[in-house]
This record gives sequence, structure tokens and C-alpha cells, in this order.
Amino acid sequence: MGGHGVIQRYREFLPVSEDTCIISLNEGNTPLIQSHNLVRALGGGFRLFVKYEGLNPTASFKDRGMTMAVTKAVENGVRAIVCASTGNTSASAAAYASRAGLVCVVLIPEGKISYGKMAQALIHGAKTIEVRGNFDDALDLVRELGTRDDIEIVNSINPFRIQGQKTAAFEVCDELGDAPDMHFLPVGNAGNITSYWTGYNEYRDAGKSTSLPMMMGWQAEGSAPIVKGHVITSPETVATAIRIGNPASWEQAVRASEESSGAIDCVSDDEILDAHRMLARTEGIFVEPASAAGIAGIVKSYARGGIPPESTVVVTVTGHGLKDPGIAIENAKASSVVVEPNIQSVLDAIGME
Ligand code: AN7
Repeated sequence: MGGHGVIQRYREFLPVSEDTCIISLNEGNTPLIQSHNLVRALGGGFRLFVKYEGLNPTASFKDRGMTMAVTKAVENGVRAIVCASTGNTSASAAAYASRAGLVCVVLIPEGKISYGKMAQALIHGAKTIEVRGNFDDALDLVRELGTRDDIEIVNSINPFRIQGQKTAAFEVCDELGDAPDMHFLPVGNAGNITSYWTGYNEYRDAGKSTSLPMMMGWQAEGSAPIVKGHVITSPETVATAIRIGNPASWEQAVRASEESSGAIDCVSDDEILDAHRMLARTEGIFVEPASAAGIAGIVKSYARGGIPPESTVVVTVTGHGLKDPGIAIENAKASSVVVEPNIQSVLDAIGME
């Protein structure tokens, strides 16, 4: 039943036994795409690889942690799982719950998740609750629900989520032959930066890699509690996936950045949108706005001289662009042209004789 997902592939590093019934949708093994054009556009001098996590089964990195969390929920005999979400965790939980035959309850901030993510929760049959509040309010409610012993929380406060997500760091090392020098990624609830740092450390300790990358985490300016050093009560950003004011893995994220001599910093919505368009135009890689925060972080770090020459840099782009088609159409800064059905009209429209 496990197929070829991340648990099967990395089971020696994960808390499963021979008897564990693995719930998988063949997640993981996502492309690590070398991106020459983007580096050239910036001015050159380093090697960049994009880890395209939008190609997971529900189109985000959350599937790596969800296969683990749902597998353990089934092993523990619960009937229902619950999560708060800005959209991707709920999409993933809904899909894996369907696969496992569990009830799924998702609490999302009213009106603040993208269209694609809402479609996923609903089509998989999750009990979908819109909370009049933000993600942090929804997570508080989930923590209360989780005190019941018939419901398992599958947010990243569930340690199995972090365990599953660390497999992305293993894949990067396996593909590059060693850890990169720097790893960029967006930060919301801060589970993923925690997971990568765990994975890189475990792989090095196991002798599978020899070094550790600097962890470079990026929040959106209007939702940057870690950068500002205090909880943000009304977080705002165009990148709704990381519209989070009180991250659950705050301390772990700070530890990852400090231990790795990296940083957690922020980028503006304009920088995020420029990076969103730039990645799509230069590399053909379409991501959702939150995922572009890591790309914007590279642009910013490079401009400051923060990427040493000859470095190998990996950036995780966490979710697929089709999650949020509305933003893409707006941010394309282009529109289609309507013509009469004859060849001259088409040639005129594309500017050819
Ligand atoms: C595309 O789905 O928090 O720092 O509830 O969807 O590990 O939280 C999503 C987060 C980055 C941030 N990119 O990762 C949720 C949720 C995308 C995301 C993040 C999210 P974390």
C-alpha cells in the first residue's frame, strides 16, 4: 500500500516498523531543477537549484509530513484528524484522510485561502470550517479539539509532520551528492525550516553528507513575527499561505538559523510578486506567492553580497502556482487579446507581417 512515497524510501530514518500500514500517495522524489537563467538574470556567480515541491500529489510540500502523520494516526486508531490551515495543510490532510478512510476536519481563516486550496478541501470531503479570524485563531481552536483522544491534530505541532518533511533535505543531499552551502525557503508556521534543519543534521550524523547549509528563512513583511521579535496580531500579506502571526515552531526556526549561521529575514509583497513573475518567466517554474518569498530572498541576499561566489544554493518552492490562479492572472501584468477568426487578425495581434 505504501508504494514509492517518502516513508518507503527513507524508512530507516523514520518512526515506522515492519507492521506499519503506510498511507501514501507516492509523495516526494520531486525535481531539483538547476536554474541557470535566474542566476544569469541576477548577475551570475553561483549555482542555484530549485526544489519544486509543487509537484507533490496535492501540489505542496505538506504531503511529506502528512503521509507520516496520517500513517501514525491510523496506527494509533483514531477516527478523525483535524488541522488549522492557510490552505495547503488542509488540502493535504483532506486527501490523505480520504486515502485512509478517516474523517477530516479543517479550520481555515474566513475568505483568506486561495481558490485551489478551497477546492481541494471540499472535493476530498473534509468538514470545512471557516473561522472568523486568522490562522492563529484557528490553530488555538485546533489545540483545544486535540485534547480529545478520538481526534489527532495534523498540524506541524504533531512531531510526525516534521519527521516526514525532513525527507526533502535527504533528497537534496542524495541528488547533489552532499548538502548545499545555503538553503532558502519561505517561513510561515516555521515547521518546514525546522524539518530541513533536522534532516540535514541527521544525514550528516549518519555519514550520508559531510556538511550543513546555512538556513535562510523568509517571512512576508506584514507577517514577520520572527524578524520583528513579537507576535503579529493582524498579519497581512498577498502570500496567504504564510499569513501567520504566531508561528508554532518559532524557537526551533530561530535555532535552525542560529546554529547554521543563516538568517530569518523578510521581503515585501512587491518583492514577492516580482519574484513570482520572474521565476515563471525565466525558468518556466510556476509557484504560488508564498513560495516566491524564498526566491525574493535570494534576489535580496544577492544584491547585498550575501551569496558567496561559487556557492551551491538550493531554494524550496513549496506550492504550485495553480493553487492561486487569481493572483497569477493579476501578477502576469499581461492580458489575452480577442480576435476575429481569421489569420490576418491573429498576425496583427502578435505583431507579425
Ligand atoms: C506554499 O497550510 O501553514 O513555515 O496551514 O503553504 O512550514 O509553515 C502553510 C505554509 C510555505 C510555510 N509555503 O511553511 C498551512 C500552512 C507554502 C505554504 C509555507 C506554507 P511553514
